[in-house]
Amino acid sequence: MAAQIQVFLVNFRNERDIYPPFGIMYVADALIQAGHQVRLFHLTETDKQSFLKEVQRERPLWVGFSTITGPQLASTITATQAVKEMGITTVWGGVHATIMPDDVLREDYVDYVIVNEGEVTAQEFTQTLLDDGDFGEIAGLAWRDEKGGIHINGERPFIQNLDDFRPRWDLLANIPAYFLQSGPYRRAIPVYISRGCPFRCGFCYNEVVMKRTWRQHSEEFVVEQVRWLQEHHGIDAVDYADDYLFGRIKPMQQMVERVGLPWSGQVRVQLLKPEFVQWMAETGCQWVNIGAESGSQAVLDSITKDQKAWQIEWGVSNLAEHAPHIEANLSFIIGLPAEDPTERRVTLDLIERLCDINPNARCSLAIYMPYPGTPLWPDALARGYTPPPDQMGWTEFDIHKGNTPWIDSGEGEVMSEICDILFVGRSQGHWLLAPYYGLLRWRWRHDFFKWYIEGAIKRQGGNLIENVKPLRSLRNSLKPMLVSYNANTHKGPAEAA
Ligand code: B12
Ligand code: SF4
Repeated sequence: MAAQIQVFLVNFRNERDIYPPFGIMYVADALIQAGHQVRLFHLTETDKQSFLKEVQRERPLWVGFSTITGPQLASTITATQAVKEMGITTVWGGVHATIMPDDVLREDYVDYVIVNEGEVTAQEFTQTLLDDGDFGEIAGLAWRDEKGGIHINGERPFIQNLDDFRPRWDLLANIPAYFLQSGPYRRAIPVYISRGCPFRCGFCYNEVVMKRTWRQHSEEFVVEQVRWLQEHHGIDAVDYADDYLFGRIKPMQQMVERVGLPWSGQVRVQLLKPEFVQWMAETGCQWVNIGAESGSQAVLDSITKDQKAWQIEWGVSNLAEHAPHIEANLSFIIGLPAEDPTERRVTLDLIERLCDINPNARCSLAIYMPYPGTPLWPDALARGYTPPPDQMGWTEFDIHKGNTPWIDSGEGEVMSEICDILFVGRSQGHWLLAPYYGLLRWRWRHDFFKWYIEGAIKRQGGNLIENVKPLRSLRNSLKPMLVSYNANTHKGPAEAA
């Protein structure tokens, strides 16, 4: 067995999102199997300084950072810089670094990039670092030589048997922090049982990174993991967090049945036949995520969604009819380059209809951003999208803001905020607020998202109230009387209160 070497693996998240950091949980297992000690950190910006103190105190052999493109990269960058300044080796892994290893290595604070699946590469990398060996030999590694030359080694083949590595739940500081509400169940936890997806949506990383492959853990492996979580942490439901749970339909149905707990997961609309929906209800499904994307067939075709526009309404109606308790979280994308105003109108109308058909439908709207390394990326460049010049620039990349030549970002943001109020929270106002809600609906129906004065007033008013204690108390006591939310579709603090 190799000497006991310590590695720190960290995933910086934003405040709002708390989801188990599966990537580093798996890589940790691989390193532990190779005889090393690993500490896992799942942190926000607020925790950064204490993490850095810990790095300084323990001085691990290397510190690995998990990356996805977007705002949470900011903490990753500043922490990597600080670790590098301590003279400790820094490694980036995860989807973002996988997509642009050469750009990442142009930053002098990142020493190595582990591309795509990290388990075996991390094992070989650690050994090579200890032996002062040849980094050129390690498939899946990108590195800089002493003269600053960047090398991207050949790809590492995908792991054949996913059961070779398991997510190390035991290394997480606080498992109950990951509990989700799932219908009436309060201790649902995400599990990750497959990798990849057989589809080819143009805005998604799957086709390019996972190459349309789909692999799964064995049934025994999944059941054992869930039973452990039940016994040790009293979970009462599972959220199958996979990109696409039903990569193989029958075997996955069998697995869901064998796990035997209330569940949630991703489905594509074409699956939602009445028989399938009935099966979902019988097996305790509480909510599903559906990538609906657009109501326009032309837009769906432009992103190779391989889905018929009519199937969205059909699937949501089947849910309403055969399993009305199931929450349907539908996500839509606006501002795709192929979308003209008429097509956008079709999507906005569809969202409104879906929420009428199904009281448990929750339709959210994101602004299309071209993620690097996706099939649509070259098209975005050809249409004049300018990528950020450096890694810090990628922290501005945000699907809730948008910043592309083909959509007015300001209007996009307003559209998605109004969508949140009307069709996610499904909020209803007291008659005193009727003019406000009426205005939002008018905007929605007339496609008018300029001059969002009411939004600005609301924000300013909110800030003022927040800062004046008596007003705050008054607001808190009046709010339940003035605004009501659909308890199933609204996940915000008002409901929690
Ligand atoms: C769960 C999830 C989330 C969770 C949490 C993510 C997390 N903890 O990292 C939440 C809900 C918070 C989330 C949010 C978002 N997500 Co998300 N998310 C996922 C999802 C579905 C699963 C991630 C996961 O656990 N995978 C399973 C593990 C095993 O795989 P992995 O993380 O890739 O890890 C492996 C390798 O990458 C590598 N590795 C990973 N980290 C490290 C670190 C080191 C040191 C090493 C050596 C190796 C290594 O080894 C691992 C094992 O093989 C992925 C899709 C996917 N399948 O990855 C999308 C995905 C990562 N998300 C994506 C996006 C776009 C978002 C959002 C922008 C979407 C949104 N609606 O707002 C936000 C961004 C939030 C932000 N910027 O902070 C994109 C990212 C694209 C990109 N270029 O980065 C993905 C790829 C989905 C997609 N279809 O394109 N997400
Ligand atoms: S179905 Fe989902 S995971 Fe699969 S390629 Fe499309 S967006 Fe990606």
